[in-house]
Amino acid sequence: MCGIFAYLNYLTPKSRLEVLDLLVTGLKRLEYRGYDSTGVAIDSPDSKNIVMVKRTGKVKVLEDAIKEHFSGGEYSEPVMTHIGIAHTRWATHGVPCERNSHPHRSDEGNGFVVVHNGIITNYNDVKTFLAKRGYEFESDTDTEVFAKLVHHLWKTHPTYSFRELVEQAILQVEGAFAIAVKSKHFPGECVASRRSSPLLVAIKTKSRLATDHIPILYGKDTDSGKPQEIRPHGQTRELPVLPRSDSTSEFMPEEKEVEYFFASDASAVIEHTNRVIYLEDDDVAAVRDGTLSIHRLKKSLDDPHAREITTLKMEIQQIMKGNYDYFMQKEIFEQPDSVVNTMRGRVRFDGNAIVLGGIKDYIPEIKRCRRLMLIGCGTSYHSAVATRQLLEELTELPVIVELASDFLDRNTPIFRDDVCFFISQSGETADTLMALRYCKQRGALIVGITNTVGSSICRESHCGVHINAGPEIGVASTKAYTSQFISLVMFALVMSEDRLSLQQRRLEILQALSNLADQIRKVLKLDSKVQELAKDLYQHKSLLIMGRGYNFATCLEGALKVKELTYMHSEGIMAGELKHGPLALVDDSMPVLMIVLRDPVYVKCMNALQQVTSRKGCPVIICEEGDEETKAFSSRHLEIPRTVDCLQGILTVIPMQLLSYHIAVLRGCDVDCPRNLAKSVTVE
Ligand code: G6Q
Ligand code: GLU
Repeated sequence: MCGIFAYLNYLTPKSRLEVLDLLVTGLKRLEYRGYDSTGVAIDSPDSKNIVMVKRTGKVKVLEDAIKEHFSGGEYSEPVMTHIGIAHTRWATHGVPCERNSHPHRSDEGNGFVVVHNGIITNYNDVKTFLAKRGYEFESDTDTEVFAKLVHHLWKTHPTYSFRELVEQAILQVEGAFAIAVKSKHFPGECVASRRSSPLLVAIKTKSRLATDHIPILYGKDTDSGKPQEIRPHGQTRELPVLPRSDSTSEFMPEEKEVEYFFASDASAVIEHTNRVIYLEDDDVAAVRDGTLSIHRLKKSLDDPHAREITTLKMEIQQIMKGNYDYFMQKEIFEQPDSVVNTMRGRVRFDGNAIVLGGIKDYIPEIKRCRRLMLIGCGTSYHSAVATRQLLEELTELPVIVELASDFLDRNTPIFRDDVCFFISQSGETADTLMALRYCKQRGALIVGITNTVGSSICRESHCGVHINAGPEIGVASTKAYTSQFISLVMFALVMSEDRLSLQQRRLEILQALSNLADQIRKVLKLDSKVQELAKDLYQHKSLLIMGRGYNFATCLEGALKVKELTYMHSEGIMAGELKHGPLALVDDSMPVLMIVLRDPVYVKCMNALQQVTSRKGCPVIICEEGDEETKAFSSRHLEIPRTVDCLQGILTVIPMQLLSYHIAVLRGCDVDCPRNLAKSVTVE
């Protein structure tokens, strides 16, 4: 959620108005992450001060304020070197208001200004420490303490470099952060760091970069004195001086002109450059005189000597809406392609073989494990529910699915011979990340199933599968779900490749996978019929969605889509549970949707269907094409192609995605950014 974007031009002429335009555009590319307020900071015309504009509401509000605030001619003069920082805020401490918006400053002179994603959990202690030293706070946020802490370190350690000031400050703070700091005392310099919140650096030069990595510099002792550590209630104690760095190389492009971008994710930089470095926790990236260096305070055994400069494969149009009205609509219709991309290079339909490069070395260990645990939140959790039965069948192991938040609340026992899967589109969901760390500490093997390269869950897993669904911009997850689903199916197939008794079943599933894209296209052709259904349903208060077996997950996922997109109540109901209570809800006015496919639980689903219709319920039925017997129970049905039972959930979820989309449009809801929600929930 929320976002950071900073732009540094070095020996590259840019007017402040051009910089502001870059900053605002960068924030627009991050809007999908969810936010409630925005802000920017640039140099004043005389380059001696910093000016900021902050607003609550959408980026457009900030854009209009900038036009008003920076209209003078001096802002259109080109400047050779400059750093501007920008922020979209998702409030955690202090209500959304201008005073609490970022950037936050160190003092009235705007000596240091910072933008921050995440939560500084010990901010009260730091605030007490600083207040005892005369600092007065103007916001209710945790972030403000960071700006003032850097200022305090600058006053008490005048020989520190900007980078060292920020390094010492991050040593003192606890919690999660991605930060970028700018200072009038260090013009043209930027320092950025992260811990549990995503942050990358992108590099733009006229010619190709001469290298594909940047060395890491390790802790450097400061020139004078020992920094103090802040303890609870603002007490302090001396910190040991850090070891001297043993590497001196830094990164300086061959030609002098260079532009750097700091951003929460790649969608904000791809239109400028495709060369990015994903920072790791506690990396400190500093640009000084056009030179980018990455520092780490402490060198641990498995620390690499360099950070890779990766080349993004994402294209600009991937993050644009194309000819769709909403990102979510685009992503629903992308699924014939995204499921193929998930399987690309992994499923060899000719040889009926599956290779998952990201986990193949770990398969022997996984086969010896005690049990499989699938952990996630929201839609990602539903992909685990959707594939649990097949995983049990093909791995012949106990398979447990857990909501990450509840898993942590229970302090669930975890053992060294457990294999724990962490499913996360963003790879940054705090609950899922915390659960990963909990399991990792207890010695379990960690498998990440993510859609975001360089994400925290991706990097902290021992191994994993990238679902390759492409960037998912709509807050409501759609193509990521089906790609997560397929990824877990592929894993199940890998785990059973040497089981003779399962070969027939595997071949049936592989055959079905090869037809899946075309079948999804066929289901998508129901779009206008679903739109008609939405017209019947959109003014109702609730929608019950019933199914069981391989389609129960679709009921949960469909209900979640309806809730988060349309703000209608909806509930996924296990059909077998109907007579244990939910049936009381059914009458001739309660909207019901039932999934009844010709699979092992067909008869039980038909029983449920008859229970509903005998209470005057008139359900919408999702059934197999040509199933006249089932269709006879309702005048409203959606017929989908037949596929193998364990993959039905891919086809039955599509009408649910479309239905929730159309109801949302009819109800005038914000399809891509539903109220109160964020694309990635990076706070617990
Ligand atoms: C669903 C939402 C939400 C999401 C969870 C987990 O449409 O997007 O339920 O699935 O917040 O997010 P991650 O998959 O990024 O961990
Ligand atoms: N915790 C900070 C605040 O409330 C940052 C929140 C965010 O990630 O945007 O301002």
